[in-house]
Amino acid sequence: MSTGSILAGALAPHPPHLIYAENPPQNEPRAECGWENLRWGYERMRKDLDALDYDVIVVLSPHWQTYVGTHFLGVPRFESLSVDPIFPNLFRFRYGLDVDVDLAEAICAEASSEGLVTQMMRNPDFRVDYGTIISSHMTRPAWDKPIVGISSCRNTAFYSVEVMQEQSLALGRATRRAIEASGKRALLLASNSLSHRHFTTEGALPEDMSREHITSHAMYLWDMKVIELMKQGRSREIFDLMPEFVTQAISEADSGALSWLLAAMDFPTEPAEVYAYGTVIGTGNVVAAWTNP
Ligand code: 2XP
Ligand code: FE2
Repeated sequence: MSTGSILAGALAPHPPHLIYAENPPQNEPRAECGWENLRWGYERMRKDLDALDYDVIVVLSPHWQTYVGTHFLGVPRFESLSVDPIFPNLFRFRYGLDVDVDLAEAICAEASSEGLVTQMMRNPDFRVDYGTIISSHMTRPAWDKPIVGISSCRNTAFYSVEVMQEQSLALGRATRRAIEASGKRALLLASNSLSHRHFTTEGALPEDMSREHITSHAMYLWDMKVIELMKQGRSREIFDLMPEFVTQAISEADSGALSWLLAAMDFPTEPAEVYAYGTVIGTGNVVAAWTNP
């Protein structure tokens, strides 16, 4: 078997608003328009990633929150209705998702050998979180590639950003080793926004773009700082900046998704391709990929 590899790693944020505005048949609510900049950015990213012809998508989601260790989807297929608990008006999505259980088990085993607490999630009635679903859909709306789903074990909340960083490094190394041994070509997705300060109210029409902007200039400056480092290929510095970034920008990178992605790609020094930056209910979101790790 030839050596497997990580073909690309992408920052693929999951605001339910993006799916709402796309009006795919799986989603019940209908929208007029909205968040075009981010959606057209996803469109351009899809073209580039599709050309790489990957076998599997490995996604770490901030909204699969596990309280004892890192969990991995471990059933060949999940089907259900996913309803966003915060935005049930925007996201009621019928999904069917195939899992690469072999690769999930291999990453799980490698992570255990790194000393991480791990578990395979074997409940066939488990409802997959909306972060995993939205990032996967926006990246590959055909749903024709199997997925490895990895949870966020909330180290930042329970311990500190530093503990999250340590464990993301270990999980990244484990992910890389397992992919290489599998012979498969993988696309990795970090399913998180950058700055994550939300508005606390919503207009009558969610897609009214006259209301959409960043919550504060301070958040904007943090987003621009991280994006600049991405564009310059200084991914190690992004990782090193994480304690301040997560704390100051209330970033959803607290989940470990971005740290894991960078570690798994062994800190790419190539510039990331930045497809879009845009806000969603005030949060800062970038759609970007390292296709040459
Ligand atoms: O609240 C969250 O974490 C969400 N993902 C939904 C909303 C906007 C995100 O940027
Ligand atoms: Fe989120």
